[in-house]
Parts: sequence; structure tokens; C-alpha cells
Amino acid sequence: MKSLTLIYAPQPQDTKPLYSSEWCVPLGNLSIGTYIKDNGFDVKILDGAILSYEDIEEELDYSDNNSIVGFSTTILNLNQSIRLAKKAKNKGSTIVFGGPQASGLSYNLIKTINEIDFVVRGEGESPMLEILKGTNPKKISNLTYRDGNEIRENYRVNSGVWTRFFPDRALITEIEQYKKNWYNQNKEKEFTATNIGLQRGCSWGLCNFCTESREVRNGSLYDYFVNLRELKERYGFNAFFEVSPGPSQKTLIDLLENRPDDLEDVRFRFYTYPNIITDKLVDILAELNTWEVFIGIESGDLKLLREVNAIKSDLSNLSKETGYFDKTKKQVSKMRNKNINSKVSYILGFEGETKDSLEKTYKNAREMVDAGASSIACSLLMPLPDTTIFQKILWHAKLGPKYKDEALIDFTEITKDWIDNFCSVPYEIIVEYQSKIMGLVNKATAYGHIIF
Ligand code: B12
Ligand code: SF4
Repeated sequence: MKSLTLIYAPQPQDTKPLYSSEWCVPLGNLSIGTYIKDNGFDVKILDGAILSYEDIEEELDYSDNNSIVGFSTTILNLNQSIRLAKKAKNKGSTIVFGGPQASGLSYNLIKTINEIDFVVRGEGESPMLEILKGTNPKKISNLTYRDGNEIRENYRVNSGVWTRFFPDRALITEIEQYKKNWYNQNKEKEFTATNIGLQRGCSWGLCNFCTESREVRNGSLYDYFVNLRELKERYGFNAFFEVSPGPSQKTLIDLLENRPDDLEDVRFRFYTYPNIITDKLVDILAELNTWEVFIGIESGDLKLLREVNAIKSDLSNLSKETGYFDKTKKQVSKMRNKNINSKVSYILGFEGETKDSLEKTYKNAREMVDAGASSIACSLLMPLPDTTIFQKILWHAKLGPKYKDEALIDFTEITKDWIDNFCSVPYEIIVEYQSKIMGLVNKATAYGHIIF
């Protein structure tokens, strides 16, 4: 009988892990693993956020030609995943890649990396089950694979099977380790958090640098709270880092209105964006015992925001932009008074970025901190496969030929290439501003690059 090992390879050592990576369980792998286990197969989950590369490599000694080994990939861990895949392939295992980075580079991966048998684009639960059952690849949705000399990319659907069960944390043997990591990083907090996902897809879904689709999919709220209750009673988690990208106001209102009495004390952390945070929403967030909101402000320059489609308001009425940032400042300050931390997030290096727009972003960050924002995320724009800006790279006369067939994208190199060709300010100045913006608070995070 086939068995499944699901791996989240560690990110390279010269990159900076985000503070939350060590206490967040790998939800994608866990969701697939739960579905596969429920269908009768053995499943093992290996998470490179808490295991070393060598630990995972050692575990692969036990794989053989009955093992399917799956890798969940991001722009940071794809190369390490390929190294590990080579070892598993030598043992005779079938290799499956999935997750956002492999989804966006599926064709190139199958074309250039012989060790990879299948790439799954998008949701992985159903395709993985079909692979384990030995179904003919032609009939498996979301699959990219070799068929003789051809590469086939089957149609992609979101089957939504994940709405019918909860990711089962019993599959994670080191659950106590995640808790310890939370305590170590959050000594001052009196609650214990884990990550959970109500929704897939973003209610805005238009930013040209992002891979999120507008196709919002939700599970039932009743089941969601059953899951929360289990996480509270069985594992002692009483705070939830909601990974849903950009939940709408309505979703947050529904969450409050459907929250059962015995869960009134649990806390939340949400990803949000400026336009949905109104006075009413701040009250709702407070009633939900929200400890932090991440606010994707992205840039202090409205012209740039409009061009990357991230202004998050009705573009047909430009007068609505008046006071766009003032409203956010007001809400940040209101949230501070209600003990909700605001983590304001910026991206530097949008198309057409200038010294002047960087200055506006710096000024914006300073004002948000003055208004009460307690932490900052400030990243250099990383062109991710499957985004509009990645498409711009592929259409570019010089960069297109370089990246067209590439499967192993070096994120620092592509970031520099993007800035050199699409921004009106050099990389060094952008990094200088990143450092200035992050220096505004004690707690700042950045995308992968180590710059300090
Ligand atoms: C929470 C989160 C984090 C957390 C927690 C990570 C964790 N342990 O889960 C933290 C903060 C640590 C983090 C870090 C980073 N993140 Co992040 N993160 C997210 C977020 C918001 C939710 C992830 C999630 O739980 N989704 C819910 C699960 C169920 O969905 P899923 O993971 O996509 O899995 C499904 C499919 O992708 C697929 N699948 C996934 N794995 C596999 C494996 C196999 C074998 C198969 C077949 C299928 C498959 O099937 C799954 C089930 O349907 C996503 C955005 C999003 N909405 O997904 C960004 C996202 C995944 N992150 C992203 C990025 C860029 C990063 C960082 C590089 C940023 C950084 N600062 O360094 C790092 C990378 C860390 C690393 N080690 O590689 C990008 C990835 C894009 C890309 N091409 O790489 C995303 C998509 C955000 C975005 N739109 O830009 N992240
Ligand atoms: S950047 Fe945020 S708001 Fe924009 S599409 Fe992505 S998840 Fe949605």
C-alpha cells in the first residue's frame, strides 16, 4: 500500500524566517495529509520550519518505491525542496510538487527537473488522493506531468473538499514544539496562538503583485467554530492567527454574529487592507478580541497604488481618494485605544517607484506609527510566478528570455532585475528606505532578504 510523506522544506540559511514561521503549522500539507489519512493511507508530515534540512534528509532514508513524497513550495524553499526530492527519487519514490511557487512554475519544473513526476497547481487534496490511488494522470485535475515527450497541463479546479473536514493536528508529532516556539517569541502575551484558515481567495484579489484569486471560498462557520473548540479544549490554543487573505467586512461580521458563547474569550489576528477598516469594523474587531491586524497599506504614493491596483477602493470615483490614508490613520489610532495592535505593511519597488514615492511611503509609515501602529512589515517587491508583474517580466525584451524557461528562480536576483528595469530608483536606495522604515519600530519584519 502506498504511503505519503509531505514536506515543507526549510528556507535557505541566508534568508530571514518570519517570526511566525516557527509556531505556524504547515496548513497546506496538513489539509492534504488529513484528507489522505481519512481515505485510509499512512501519512507523515515533516516541517522544515522546526526540523533541520539534515533531519528531513535522514527521514527520507525510510522512503522507497511505495512512498509518494510531496513538497509544499514557496519562492524561498523551492530549491531546497528539489535537493531533497533528488534524494527521495533515488530511493524509488514518486515525487509530487505543489504550493504557490510550484503552481506558478509547473511547466518549467516538469520540463527541467527530471526527478519531479507531478506538479499539482492550486488545491492539492483531491489530486493527491487520485495520485495515491494510481488513477490515470490524464484524469487528474490540476496536474502537470510528462506524457512521453509531451508535457500535459490538465484543467484546474478548486474542488473545495477541504470545507468538509479540519486539518488534523494529530498528524503533527511535534505540536508541543510549536507551542514552545510561540511562548519563546511572545513571552509578554497571556494567550497561546496557532494558525487556522476560514477562507481561501481574497475579497479584493486585484493587486498585480499578488497570487491571490478573487474566487473567495468559505467553509461553514458552524464547522469552523467546532474546529476552534477542539483546538482550545484538546490542545490549549486560545488565540487564532487567521490566514484568510483579506476577509471582507461581511465575513468578519458573520464571524462575530455566529461565535458561540463558550468561545467568546478566544482571540484573533487578521490580514486586512485599508478600505475595509471602518469605525464599525474596529468595534467588531474589538468584540472579536482581536490582538493584531495586519494592514496592507503597500505604499504611501497614491499614484503608484492605483497603478498596481492596490488602492482598494472604487477607482471610478477618484475623489474618494481624498483622505484615503487619513481614514486609516484614524482607525489605527482607534484600534490602539481598544488594545488592537496594527501591523502596517509596505512593499517597496513597485513599477515606477521613485525617490519621491519612497519618501512618501516613509512619511506614511512614520505617521501610522505616530497614530499608534506597533509594528511594521516592509518588503522589497518579489515578483512571484502567477502574478501580473511576473507576466511583465516574461514580456520584457531583456528579462523575458532569461526567465521564460527558468524553474529555479533566485528571489534576490529577480528582485534586483525587476528594480533595475521597472523602477526609477536604484536597488541600494530602495534598501536604504527599507531599513529606515523598519527602523521606525522595535518590531519589524521583511520578506526573505537579509539586509541588516
Ligand atoms: C500564513 C502564511 C505564511 C506564514 C505561515 C506559513 C506556514 N507554515 O503555513 C508565514 C508568515 C511563516 C509565511 C511565510 C512566507 N510566506 Co507566506 N503565506 C501565508 C498565507 C497567508 C496563508 C498560507 C496558508 O496557510 N494557506 C492555507 C493552505 C491550506 O493553503 P496552501 O498553503 O496554499 O495549500 C494548498 C495549495 O497551495 C496546495 N499545496 C500546498 N502545498 C502542497 C504540497 C503538495 C505536495 C501538493 C500536491 C499541493 C500543495 O494544496 C493545499 C491545499 O489545498 C499565504 C497566502 C494564502 N492565502 O495561501 C501566504 C503565501 C503562501 N506566502 C507567501 C510568501 C511569499 C511567503 C514568504 C516567502 C514571505 C517571507 N517573508 O519570507 C515566506 C516563505 C516561508 C518559507 N519557509 O518558505 C506567498 C507565496 C508565493 C510564492 N510563490 O512563494 C503567499 C501565497 C502569499 C502571496 N499571495 O504572495 N507565510
Ligand atoms: S495583496 Fe492582499 S489585498 Fe491585494 S490581492 Fe493579495 S491578499 Fe488581496
